[in-house]
Amino acid sequence: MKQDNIFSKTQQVVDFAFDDSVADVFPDMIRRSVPGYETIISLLGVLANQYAQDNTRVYDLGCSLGAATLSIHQQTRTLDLEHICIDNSEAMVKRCESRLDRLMPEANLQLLCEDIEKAEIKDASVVVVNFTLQFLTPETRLALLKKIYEGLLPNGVLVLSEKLVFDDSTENQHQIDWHHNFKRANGYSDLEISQKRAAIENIMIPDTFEQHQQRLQEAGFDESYQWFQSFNFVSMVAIKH
Ligand code: GEK
Repeated sequence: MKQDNIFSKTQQVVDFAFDDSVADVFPDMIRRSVPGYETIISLLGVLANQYAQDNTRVYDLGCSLGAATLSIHQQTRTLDLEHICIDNSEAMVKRCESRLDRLMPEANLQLLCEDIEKAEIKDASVVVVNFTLQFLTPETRLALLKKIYEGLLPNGVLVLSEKLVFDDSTENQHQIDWHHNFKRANGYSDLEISQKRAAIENIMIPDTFEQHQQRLQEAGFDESYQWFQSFNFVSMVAIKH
């Protein structure tokens, strides 16, 4: 696994982009930056095993290198599923394709390089949006959730993972400190942490848990729950009846 050193030297910070340099170190970057990432990936497979329906589609929106899809595939091998992985970063899609071709060659897989806001979603029993909704402009998030709801079959689920912000400023500051300490414990320097933060603040805008709950309800979901939290990172399940 190549190590993420992208922000290790002082630099003129520009907006973060999912380009070749990021895609090359992505597994190391996300594992050291998102507390609970590996647990979420592995438990996504367990959730999918419960909700995936035979002869349906499973979507991975903002798939990066396909970690969620691989975990789901490993837990649902007995079902006939079509896996649709979508990401708008060419650098990610290229690497995702060769990785999944190698690791799940027998799967029915469609990999698309496109904006998830433009994607067609249909006949889905499971849709995963693992740390990607936060990169859409806030005004467009409800439309995506509505489209996902419409594309889900009855008893289908959306698994939505996000970084959170908290209304209570004291809690918010604690959560940020805890997260930064997690990154320090994983070898990131204070310079790397502050430059990454500056690079990402304009393109990744987190919501509160209450905003997510309200939006999921407005999109049509009949039930929604938080099933995982690690510091300011959570994962939710929303169910369509
Ligand atoms: C994982 N889910 O490993 N359309 C398509 N893709 C997008 C869009 C968009 N509008 N905006 C961002 N992306 C993955 C991790 S990473 C999370 C997801 C992170 C893509 C972007 O190119 C990147 O690959 C991914 O969403 C976000 O489980 O890096 O914090």
